[in-house]
Amino acid sequence: KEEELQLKNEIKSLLVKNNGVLVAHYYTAGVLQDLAEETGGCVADSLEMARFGTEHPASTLVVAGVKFMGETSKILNNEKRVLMPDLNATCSLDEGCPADMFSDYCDQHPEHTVVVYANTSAKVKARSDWVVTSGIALPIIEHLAKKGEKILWGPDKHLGRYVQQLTGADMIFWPGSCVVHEEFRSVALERLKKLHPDAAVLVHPESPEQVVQQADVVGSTTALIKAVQNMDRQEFIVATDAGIFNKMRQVAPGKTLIEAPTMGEGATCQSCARCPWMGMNSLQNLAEVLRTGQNEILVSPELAEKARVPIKRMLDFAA
Ligand code: CIZ
Ligand code: SF4
Repeated sequence: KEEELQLKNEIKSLLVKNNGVLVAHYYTAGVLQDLAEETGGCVADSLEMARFGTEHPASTLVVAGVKFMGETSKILNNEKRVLMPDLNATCSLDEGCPADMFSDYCDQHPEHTVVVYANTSAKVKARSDWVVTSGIALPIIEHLAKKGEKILWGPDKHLGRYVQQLTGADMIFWPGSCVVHEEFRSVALERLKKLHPDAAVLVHPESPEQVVQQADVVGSTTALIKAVQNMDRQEFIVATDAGIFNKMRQVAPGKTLIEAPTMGEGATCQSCARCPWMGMNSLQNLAEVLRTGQNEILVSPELAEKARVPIKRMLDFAA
């Protein structure tokens, strides 16, 4: 605790010294989320993180999250310095969608509009027509489907299938998935629902189909937080990274939050639904990058310019 306080104070003064602001994702450790808010930064989903960085005057953005989030910040703010606590914090969706293979797949389907999830590398974004996050995937695909466009979707197959089912869009899919959401188990969830018949079930659409089908609310992290805050229920079963409970407790302190079951159910697993890469962010390595200026995210201006086009398209659509 003593060490934690010292580190927090050091980070606060280093942020000021570096003209920096801390932006943290909902899936990072609670202590980082709280520190981001305390220091005038933000805690957000990937879309809001990107927006916040463009609107904030700080010259250094410190991104506590995973690599694609730092890259997106750099793409949108090429003149700013973007630092991340650990450059090895990646994402199974990003890793499972190498730019050269994805580009070949796109080349094989030239008549398709390429829509990629934000959880991808700068190169994959540069090869795409649209970037979407889970919060805005549905209206954008609806919009494209209305215009009669065929869609090549990547890389999250579960989110893709969910959007396809709701919109009826003509879509083909890159076969990626999130290692965290993939673990939620539908049969165990049915049992848990029986034990808590009054609980509302909140599910992130990166989850498997039979889990999504049992949801009262399917949505992005932001949408699930709003549901806890606004729904007239006392209990919630939540199928997304458990890091989100920090914000949920803050906005709805009296409510009961229950983790949806994963493969590790019943085991001595305290962190089954915790993204291992989000977990690489800590006070220690955050302080270290601020001290040294190491772990800067670099995206060449040419690549950033190409990748910015489909991201801006999403941001303009959202506005
Ligand atoms: O699962 C993720 O990495 C999410 C939900 C990212 C985001 O859009 O905030
Ligand atoms: Fe990627 Fe899943 Fe981790 Fe999000 S929770 S960063 S989608 S592996």
